[in-house]
Amino acid sequence: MRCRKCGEKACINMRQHKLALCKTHFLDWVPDQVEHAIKKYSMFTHHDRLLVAVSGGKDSLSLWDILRHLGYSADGLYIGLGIDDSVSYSDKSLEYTRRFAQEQNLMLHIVDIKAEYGETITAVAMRTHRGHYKPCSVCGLVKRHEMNRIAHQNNYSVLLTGHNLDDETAILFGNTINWLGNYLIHQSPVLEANKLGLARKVKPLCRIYEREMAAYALLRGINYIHEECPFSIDSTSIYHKELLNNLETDRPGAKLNFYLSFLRAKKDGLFSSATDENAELLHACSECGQPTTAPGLCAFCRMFVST
Ligand code: Q46
Ligand code: ZN
Ligand code: ZN
Repeated sequence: MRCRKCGEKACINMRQHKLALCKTHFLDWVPDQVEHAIKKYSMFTHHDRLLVAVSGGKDSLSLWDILRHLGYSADGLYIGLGIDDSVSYSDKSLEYTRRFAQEQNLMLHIVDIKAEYGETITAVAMRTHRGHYKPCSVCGLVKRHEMNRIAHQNNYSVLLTGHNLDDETAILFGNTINWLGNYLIHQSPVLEANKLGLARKVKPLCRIYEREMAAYALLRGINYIHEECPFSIDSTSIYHKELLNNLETDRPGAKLNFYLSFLRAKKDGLFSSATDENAELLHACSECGQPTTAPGLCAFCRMFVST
């Protein structure tokens, strides 16, 4: 297999794009695709203050790398969740993130949840879910809250996450087979800021396959944590990813088509008559000031502050 651009030996064949590329051209192609998404969805410009949520994994570290390559200056935010399994997932992921930031001379904010609020997310999950140990809903809530807090306190205009196409299609699939209309309304490469202080959120890797991101990280020599979070094992989203991968094997491009068709249908008014049930209920939390639909304290403050 030869590179479409230069005829040298190709290192990757992307059947969905009918495109094989050598290392040099693939390492140019990925940032070009990301820049295309940034512009197409009007995510941000060179004047914005950017904050990337980094977990030490291949997607977020590669996103940080790509932004630098494209000439955007972006700071990083690492949230230490305190997941202390047999491989010390949190310690290890912080180590990879810190090393990357140091090597590239990038500014990194670190929030340690236990140091900041007195408990790890697993301890909170045990306390609030009567000993039920899987902390994913607590984790999602904490990450959203802390990303917003740091963005707001440090005047970042845009928050970036490393969700790739496989992540997005797995979420879309889950939302669709359960007809979660309110989630479908909000699934987008860009979530606008709101006047109550929610930062603008964007997903510049939303059109890039996970396999392409893994190849990018490998070919760029990015050191990242290979272990997954121990709580992601057996998760529904991994099951959905497997189903979608089977579909992709039979029909290359099926995932990209599923996602882009959804975005097109939305743009064409699929949800234009639907109302966002939560929008009218939003108000500022009386403790932290972040938007919430719950009366009084937001879910985060109910979990930590009121104990
Ligand atoms: S939610 Fe759950 Fe993930 Fe948090 S506890 Fe791990 S698997 S990291 S994206
Ligand atoms: Zn080439
Ligand atoms: Zn609050």
